Amino acid sequence: MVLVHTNTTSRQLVELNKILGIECWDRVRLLLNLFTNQANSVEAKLQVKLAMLQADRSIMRELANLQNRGERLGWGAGGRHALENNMKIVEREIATLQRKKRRREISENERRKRRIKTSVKTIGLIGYTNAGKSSLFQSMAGKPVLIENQLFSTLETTIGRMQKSPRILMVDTIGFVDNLPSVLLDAFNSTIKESLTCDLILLIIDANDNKIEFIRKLETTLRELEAQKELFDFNRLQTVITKSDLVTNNKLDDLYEIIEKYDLTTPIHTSSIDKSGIIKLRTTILSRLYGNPVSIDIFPATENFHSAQSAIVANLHNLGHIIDETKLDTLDAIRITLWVDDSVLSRYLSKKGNQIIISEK
Ligand SMILES: Nc1nc2c(ncn2[C@@H]2O[C@H](COP(=O)(O)OP(=O)(O)OP(=O)(O)O)[C@@H](O)[C@H]2O)c(=O)[nH]1
Ligand SMILES: [Mg+2]
Repeated sequence: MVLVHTNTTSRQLVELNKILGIECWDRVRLLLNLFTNQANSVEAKLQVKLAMLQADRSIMRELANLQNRGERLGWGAGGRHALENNMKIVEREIATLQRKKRRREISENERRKRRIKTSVKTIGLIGYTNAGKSSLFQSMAGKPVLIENQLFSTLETTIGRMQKSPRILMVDTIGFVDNLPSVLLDAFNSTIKESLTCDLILLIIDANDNKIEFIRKLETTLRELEAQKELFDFNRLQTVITKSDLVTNNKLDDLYEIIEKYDLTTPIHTSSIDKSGIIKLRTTILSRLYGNPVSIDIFPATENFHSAQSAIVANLHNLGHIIDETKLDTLDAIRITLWVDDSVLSRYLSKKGNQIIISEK
């Protein structure tokens, strides 16, 4: 087999195969095969299969062109007929898969809309493949996902709740690679869209790459984001340098300096192995999503207000991320300091009248 280390046209592949007489793959076909082996979920399988059939279709079209120009391609007698038949089958299959994909996209969109209505905030993890997105997801959401030292371990989207923050969802998804062929980009478009439309997007970069690789991967990722400008807003980006356990502080300083040149927010460095930086990242996420924490005082039940203080505290645990809980000496009040969405809090407070007051924001 011959592997061509670039994205070729179908014409080039067919010509090469004709000359060499052995199977020839370009980068697209190699990636597609890698994806086929690693696709586990229904969603990923569907996307990969569609991309594979689309690539096959363009090869078949090229073969048909050659035949029309009168070349014999070893299909033997009735070759043209067989090719036409196969093309019809592939076309039908593509149409079926596209219909399925559209149906799934519609229900995905519905789910996203429902999330927005319930004022749940979302965080997308994006970055070059193998940067450490799934590891960070697992460290912060506590939900096990596939982590491997290889390209494209993750092909499907996993959504998990950020720990201790009931109303924040994190989205782990496929990574980027340079020159991602358009058939693959199209196939994974809805997957990538899921991350890019989040309230906050963590751009994950691998500290353990040498500087040249670091810059190359960062630029590839930024280029992909630039290409999705209509979905994506750079203000929602937070850069995260990960695998900090593998590098010296000097190297980290150099990486901070590089990132500064790209006009990105000051990064945070983390390690999913020794867990350093995770708390700082969580705090940054919360303050970027909610602004300053708010302190509220909860008073004991009265004739007019029947909720027990403990019940209110329990409710607040479901609404936001509680930082502190103190019993005030005066008035038997409990003071809770928490990060919470403004509209969620005001809706809750309006139900509780003046049994709860905001003491500080
Ligand atoms: N030392 C160290 N290794 C890490 C860290 N984070 C991830 N890794 C390793 O880096 C490799 C890739 O990690 P993943 O979390 O699978 O990366 P990913 O970005 O999800 O990769 P894809 O899904 O393949 O795009 C694995 O071997 C991880 O164990 C880290 O903070 N420190
Ligand atoms: Mg992954």
